[in-house]
Formats: sequence, C-alpha cells, structure tokens
Amino acid sequence: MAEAAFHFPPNFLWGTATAAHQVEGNNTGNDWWQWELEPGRIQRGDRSGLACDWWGGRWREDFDRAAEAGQNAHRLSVEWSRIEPRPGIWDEAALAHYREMLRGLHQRGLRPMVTLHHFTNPLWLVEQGGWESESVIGRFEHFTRKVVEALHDLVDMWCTINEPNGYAYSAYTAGAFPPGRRDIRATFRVMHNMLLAHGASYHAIHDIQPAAEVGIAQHIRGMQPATPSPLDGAASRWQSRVFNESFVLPLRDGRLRFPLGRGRERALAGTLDFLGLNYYTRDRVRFDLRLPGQPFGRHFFAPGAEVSPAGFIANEPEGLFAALRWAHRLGLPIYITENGVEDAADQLRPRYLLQHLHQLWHAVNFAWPVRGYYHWTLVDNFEWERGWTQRFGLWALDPETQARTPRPSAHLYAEICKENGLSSALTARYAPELMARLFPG
Ligand code: GCO
Repeated sequence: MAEAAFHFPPNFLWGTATAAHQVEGNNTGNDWWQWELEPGRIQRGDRSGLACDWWGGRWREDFDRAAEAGQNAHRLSVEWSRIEPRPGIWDEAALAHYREMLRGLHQRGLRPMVTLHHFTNPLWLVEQGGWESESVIGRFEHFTRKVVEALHDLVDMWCTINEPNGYAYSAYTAGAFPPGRRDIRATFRVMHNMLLAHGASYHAIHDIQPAAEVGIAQHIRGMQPATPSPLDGAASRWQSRVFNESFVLPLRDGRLRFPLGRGRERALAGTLDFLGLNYYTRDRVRFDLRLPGQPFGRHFFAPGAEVSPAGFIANEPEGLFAALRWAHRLGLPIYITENGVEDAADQLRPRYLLQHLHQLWHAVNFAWPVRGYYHWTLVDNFEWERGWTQRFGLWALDPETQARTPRPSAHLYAEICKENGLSSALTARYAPELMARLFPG
C-alpha cells in the first residue's frame, strides 16, 4: 500500500502538559501535602515526595527530552503556595525559579502555556475558607497580577484555572480531594466563585499584557445515553449541561446558568480568548430515580469498551470529536490541553494516541480552529488520590531512583510531532491493528 498521511496545519502546537504539585516535589505549603499525610486519603498511602524533582532541577533533563522528541510547546502550572507562602508575602526566589524554567523552555524551542491554578491551594487560603469563600476572588486576582507582572515577558498563553468542574466535583462532591467534602451546594458555590475569579484574573492579565491569550482548561467528560430511551437521553443531556457546559457558556455571553446562578454577570462576558479541552473518556448514562444527588443518572463505560489497566479510562476517541463539535460552535481557538491514558505497560497508549489524534485531524479538516495538542503527560507523575498507582507518562519514572525510561509511545509521539501528522507507516509500526480502520483500502 502506498504511504498515506494525515497532516496537521503549519505551526500546530505539539506538547505535553504537567501540573506543579505532580512534578515539582516538596510542595509542603499546600493542602495536598497535608492531605497526603492523612491516613486513607491516597491509595496505598503514597506521597508526592520528590515527585519528578523538578524543583530540584530535573526539569532540565525533562525539557531536553521533550525538545529532542520534536515537541514545540509545554503546558505547566505555577504553585501558589510557593509564590505567596503567606498572605501578601511574595517569594521572589520562587518567581525567579519559574523564570528560569520558562527561559529553559524557550531555549529549547518549547512555547509555554502557564496555568495559574491546578488543584492545589496554599494552607493559609484554606484557613480563610478556600474556594468556598468569596474572599478567594480578590486573593486570586492579586496572585494573578503578581505572577503576570513577573513572567509576562516569557509567557503569552495563560490558563487561569484547570478543570473548575473537576476540582469542585472531586473536592466538594466526591470528597476525594481536600477538603474532602460531600456537599452539592458547596460544589456549586465553589464553581460560582471560580467563575468570578476567572473573570477577575482574565481582566488582570489583560491589564498587564493586552496581547496575551487567556483561557481555561475545561474537563469534558463525554456522555451518551445508555439506551435510546428518552429518559436516558434526558439524564445524559442534563448531566452534560451541568458538568461540561455550565462553567464555559457564561464566559462567552455573561449569562449565568443553572446550577451556577442566574442573571447576568457582565464582567464575565468575553473572558475567553481560547478554550482548552481536557478530554480523557466517555461514559454511558442511564436514568436512575434512586440517584437524585447525581441528577438521576448512573454512569458506566460502554459494554465491551477497551478500558485502561486500572479501569480509569475507556478508549473512546469519538468522544473527543463530539467535544470538539460542541466546542467549535463557541467560535474560539481550541487547544487540547490534556489527553492521555494510564498504562504502565504501554499496551493501549499507542492505539489510544493514534485514534484520538485521528479524530483531532478530522476536526482540523472541518476547519474547526484547533491550534494545538498537549499530551498528558511527559513523565509519570503523582496522580492525586491515586498516588503512583496510575502511570500516564510517555516516559516511565521510578520515583525512588528518579530514573526515566521511554515507553514505545514516547517514540511514537516524537515521530508524530516531527512529521506534524500521522502516517500509515507509523501506524503500521506502532498499532498495526488500526490499519484497516485508519487507512482503509
Ligand atoms: C486533571 C488533571 C491532571 C490529572 C490527569 C490524569 O486535569 O484531572 O489536570 O492533573 O493528572 O487528568 O488523571
């Protein structure tokens, strides 16, 4: 068969995404460090510890890896508790450390995207009520100003908040993240405060750096009715509206939607320059009257779906396409700010990666404005309440020795980044079982 290829547009961004607490190590001043000390919170009692030791300097070797692997972008986050260890007290050395890392990215040809909030909070903020208290809005705005003043010559893409829906749900409904609450009303209060904090942060960034591109990284959990029954359809649509859409839409038109509020919030309108999508998997939803707390829907993976080793992710690439179909209607540039799978043995990842990028290519060819893709993640890192039990890295990490080993997917992704596309030869080498599907004929 002749060689065929799916090409991406020139200047497409190819990168990986990381978050401060998951890679830096020794983030002793935040709520996660504290949480990890409490028995029963993290699987097997794992701790973040040194993580990938980026604070100790191993970012250098990992950025080398990313650059040698043909990547031209990287998404990372800054740790609030390092930069503002006490309210209004700024640690200039921490900011200098981030400047050095960002310079390190530029020197290697990697364009940075910086996230200001990725799940962790300074302990002093928690004492003030964390994201449940309205005071967080002003606090987050101050933090934004300080960071952007310090880093704006090195960063032109900002993500204010990572997965507001995922954070609020995990911390205030599921109780799996600190503060471990199970209170649906608190969940919506937190999301409401996050909306206003995003708005304040967006305007603060643009005051200092008018040409910056500012967005959020929104988690999209694909949802499909389990059966053609209208009740399953309604449960699935309802949950998707609440979880996937209710945070994003007000940032376009300034109109608050149930359950995050009502009426207009003018300062929110037009506060996205791009939309970041974190997409991992898709659920089937079945109407179930016994679950009023979870608006009447039970979630499960499609029967027969190909599921990751720990059962965390089903390989559902069409769900990425569906998320893009929804997102492109907002008329904003789109980045896939996270996508990946836990798979220590790298059995599923090559296929997962190729199939998701194939869907992304479809979207690009409809001229939907997709500008880049950040794989989660570069090197195995600390996976929150799942500790080190799940491995999302292109490179495997031994947290004891800090040794890194490339998985086959590291080579596969490198070839994709260098070719700016997927070829049949590459597919034949890394996932021959996909040939008939991706390259029929
Ligand atoms: C997420 C996160 C990442 C996770 C990843 C894999 O946004 O949930 O941004 O921190 O590590 O999703 O679990």
